[in-house]
Amino acid sequence: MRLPVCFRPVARMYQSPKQTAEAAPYRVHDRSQPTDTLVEDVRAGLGTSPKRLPAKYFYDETGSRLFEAICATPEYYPTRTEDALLRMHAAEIMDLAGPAILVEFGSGSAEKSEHLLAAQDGELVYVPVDVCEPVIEIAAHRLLGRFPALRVEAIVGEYERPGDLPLPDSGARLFALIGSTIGNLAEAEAVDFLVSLRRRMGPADRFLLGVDRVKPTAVLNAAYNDAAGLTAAFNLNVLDVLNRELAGDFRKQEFEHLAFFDEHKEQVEMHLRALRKHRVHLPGAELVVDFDAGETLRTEISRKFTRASLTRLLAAAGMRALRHFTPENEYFSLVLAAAESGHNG
Ligand code: AVI
Repeated sequence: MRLPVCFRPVARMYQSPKQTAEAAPYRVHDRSQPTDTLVEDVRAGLGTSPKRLPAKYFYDETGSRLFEAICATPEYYPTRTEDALLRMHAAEIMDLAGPAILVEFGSGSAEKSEHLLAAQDGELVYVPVDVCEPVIEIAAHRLLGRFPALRVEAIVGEYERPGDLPLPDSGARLFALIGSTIGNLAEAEAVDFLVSLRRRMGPADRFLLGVDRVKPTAVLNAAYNDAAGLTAAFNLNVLDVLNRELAGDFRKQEFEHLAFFDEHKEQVEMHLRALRKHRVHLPGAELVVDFDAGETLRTEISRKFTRASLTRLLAAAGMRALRHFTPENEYFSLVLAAAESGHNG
């Protein structure tokens, strides 16, 4: 959940008016880590078999633009499905949660949470958490212009362990992890995230989770193999990231995009498959990597949930669903959850 570099354009678009620090409508807590795990991740993931990489390395400037373009393809239904759900149920969600504070993990441009903010009557503190400060700042400027009763207390940094973050606690909180982001985490990572969050949740706090659902394989396969080839370009772009960051000599023409739904594991997997046997050098990681013809490098998992697996995931972290919002075709779920009382550990 961390980009190797935050490549987005730096734009100081919002200047806080001259006020005391306490009253400033936009404040930033910098929790970004100077250390980069790319070398470790590449050594661990490419130095073994089967080869894998964490999905976070997709998102350099090109990768972020490609992802935005994927979201607009006719095949990629999750973004527009979740957006419609949020638009339709924002008022009910805000009513049920009654938050004084909205914390959004991986907030990005904050377009989705804007539906929640629009449904709020009165004052609210919005806490976007993201690795990319310029993106937070641009979003904060937009939101503060639209919602005069808003204050933004941004946190710049990763959020794998939300319990370690300086989260405000001066009122009821609604925590949000939307955009099906949790699907890109393995089961154990997802549970770790949820447990860390649940430990910080009081009885009045709520958690809004957006997850993609198991559905016909053809629909899922199409969503990750769009006809325009944007998902293929997004997948292959990670090789450019590795070349740039580690002075590597990956050649994109040596690989093809492979994405499929594994019905047994209930996850879409994205891989890069070597078209022929060849060798790649990554001096920045002091690594030489051999690929056999047909060998794959797994670049992403995107887990899909059933109602039952979603309930199990929340229960494993000591949470329970209070309300479940889903469209008629059950392609996507927004779940409003609470911490189980008396749950320790
Ligand atoms: C960001 N994440 C939820 C997307 C997904 O569907 O897992 C990333 C993505 N990969 C290929 N297309 C979109």
